[in-house]
Amino acid sequence: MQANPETGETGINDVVSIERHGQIALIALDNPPVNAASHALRSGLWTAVEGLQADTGVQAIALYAKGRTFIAGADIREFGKPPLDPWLPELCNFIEKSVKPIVCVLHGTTLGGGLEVAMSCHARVALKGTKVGLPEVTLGILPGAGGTQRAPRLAGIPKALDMITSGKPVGAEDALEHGLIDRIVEGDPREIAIGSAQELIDGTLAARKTGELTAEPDEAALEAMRAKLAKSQPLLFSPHKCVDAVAACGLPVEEGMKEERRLYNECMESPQRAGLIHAFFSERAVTKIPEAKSEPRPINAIGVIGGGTMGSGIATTALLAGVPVTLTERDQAGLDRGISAITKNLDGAVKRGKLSTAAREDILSSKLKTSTDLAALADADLIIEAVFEDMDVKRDIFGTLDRVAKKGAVLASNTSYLDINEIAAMTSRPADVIGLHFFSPAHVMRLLEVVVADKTGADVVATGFALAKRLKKIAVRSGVCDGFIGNRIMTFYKKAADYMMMDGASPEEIDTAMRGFGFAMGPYQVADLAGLDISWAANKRRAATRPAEERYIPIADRLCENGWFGRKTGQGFYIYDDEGPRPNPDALAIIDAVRAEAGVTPRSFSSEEIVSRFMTAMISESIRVLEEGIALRPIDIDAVFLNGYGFPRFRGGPMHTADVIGAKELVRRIEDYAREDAYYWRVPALLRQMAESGGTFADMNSKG
Ligand code: T1G
Repeated sequence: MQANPETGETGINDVVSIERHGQIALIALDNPPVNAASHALRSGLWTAVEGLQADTGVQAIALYAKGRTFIAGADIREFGKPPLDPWLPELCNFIEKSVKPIVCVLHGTTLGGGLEVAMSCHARVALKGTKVGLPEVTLGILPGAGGTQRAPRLAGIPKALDMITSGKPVGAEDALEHGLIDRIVEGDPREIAIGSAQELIDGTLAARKTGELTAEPDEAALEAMRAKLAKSQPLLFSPHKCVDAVAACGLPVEEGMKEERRLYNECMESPQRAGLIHAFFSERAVTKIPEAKSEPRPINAIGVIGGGTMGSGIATTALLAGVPVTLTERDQAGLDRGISAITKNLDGAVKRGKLSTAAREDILSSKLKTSTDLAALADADLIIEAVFEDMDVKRDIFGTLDRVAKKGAVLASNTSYLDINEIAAMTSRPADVIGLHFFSPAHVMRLLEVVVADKTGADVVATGFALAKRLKKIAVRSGVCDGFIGNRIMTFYKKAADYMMMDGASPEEIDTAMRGFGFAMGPYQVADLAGLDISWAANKRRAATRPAEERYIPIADRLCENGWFGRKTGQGFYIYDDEGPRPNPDALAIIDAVRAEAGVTPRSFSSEEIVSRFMTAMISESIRVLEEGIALRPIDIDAVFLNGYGFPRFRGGPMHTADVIGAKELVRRIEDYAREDAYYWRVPALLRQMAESGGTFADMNSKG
């Protein structure tokens, strides 16, 4: 193999090359975007290491990567496909057995199989700012290339357990402190590689075979983690298997890796793996939008109208991302409420170590400006309106913005259901108007629905997505309809819950069943948290247009008529006092009364039936959202529910779950439920077609 005369590199294949420097051999990896350990990278690396074993001129080898990061893990796109040799665990053992010492230079986010390759090398140096981690548990699996055996040997069982069961990466300093790396350096990975390999030869950098090290036994740490996970992750499969795998690190490394492989395969078989990997890709797929090629407009200053819960949360998010904000309110009292809410949010970020005190001071003294005059927003690049959900109020504000906002400013509404087309028509620049629907609390929730009106410009849509990336939000493109993607579907499936409550299930039974399915909270706990008065106002708004055939359950309205709005009033479906949340007997009495008035004889509902009806309702309305093109792909709906509605991540989202249930079974269920209510339970045309053709929503994603 001829070396490239310019670089001196010899290509092993498209992603791996070798370069000689005297007694040193450099192996370079170049598999953008994140040097995933694809088959090409594995086989290229194997060939490179193998070829250098017999080269007497080589005294030491250095492995480094080009691009933004060292190996960020196994290639997730190869999961579920027949594995091709060499497998990553075998490659790691092969590297460890090398007769030539190998130093590994880490940079970027060295994760999963990437850290496993590094731990099988004989020394590791990391560039300042490098993050290392074993996030496999977030994909429903466990480190399957020796990570559960080598990490405890380097860092000890407690640290390894913490990293492997949480999946959270650690910084270079933490990794050095725990022996995962040997040095923190600054400079260019290639230059560092040459210098480090020379140090191996000079003996100033020790070479060790991790597999030959022993991990200090620590049964107490293993038991403590098992107990902790039994409480915190009762429904998840792989975290518990992670502990079992680490527990095998007392065995010789290759035997421990056999046990690791057995447990790894169990995780690969688990449906949770498919759900979690689907969730991983859903958050990346949603950025693929028709407007992606348009150039976003620059956003260097944001205006936020309204200092209430949403306005102050949105302002906080922007300020935390380093974007200056001008907050406006009708009066000083409103401004003061907004400023104190933002300050409280920032204090929380300081407490969580997400913000330094100095940065907090800088934000409050120079990045946040306030005014009671909308004219103060004349220089803003983007203005987000977050005021009371009333069309007349919106009309006033957008009419004024049309006059005061600069040319090219993006005018956004944070409305959670009002018609963005109607709002855009209130201005002379509808192409600049878009919906940016944040979720409460806006500085915490990752979801942002980017609502595209009929005349919204492609560059304005691209600006919405660019903003989301900057604010570390998951943006999902939505068309215009009542409630967009999330709230529209939630309004529909909440009715299924209300119908079960009316027919005999208690709010607590329904909530318990949905928590058993994996939701953090059931629908009535969520209703109490959000405030029953919110949906009461919406019910009143919709009363005039509610079809006569639609079954309506007035239970929540009755609670509100008593002034019981949920947590904020101390009672709703549950009572919230020092004794802790518990079912509200007065609410149960109202439920009995409403049933009696309607002549309903209550019946019992099993958890299975509750989950089946709830999910079937969610899926059927999701399909209609797809049919109408409100959502681009099924995976967009999954991303909305995973990041905005607490949908259990290991189930991948409503549309992934629909494929698990199957179109035929869903049609059967809806037709069965329709015998009692044919108006509510209707089979969407797309679903019937899929039941006949055998199509899946996954197919639609790959076509999307
Ligand atoms: N495999 C394949 N593609 C990957 C990938 C991976 N491991 N990681 C990222 N990508 C793609 C991603 O889909 C996107 O593609 C592009 O790279 C940029 O990613 C045996 C089995 C590395 C922190 O779990 O956490 O090793 O959308 O948009 O925000 O033990 O990606 O552009 O077409 O996310 O800068 C363990 C997963 C695997 C790490 C970068 N590793 N990746 O974040 O960019 S399991 C992980 C991440 C394993 C072994 C086991 C992040 C990142 P596209 P991005 P980013």
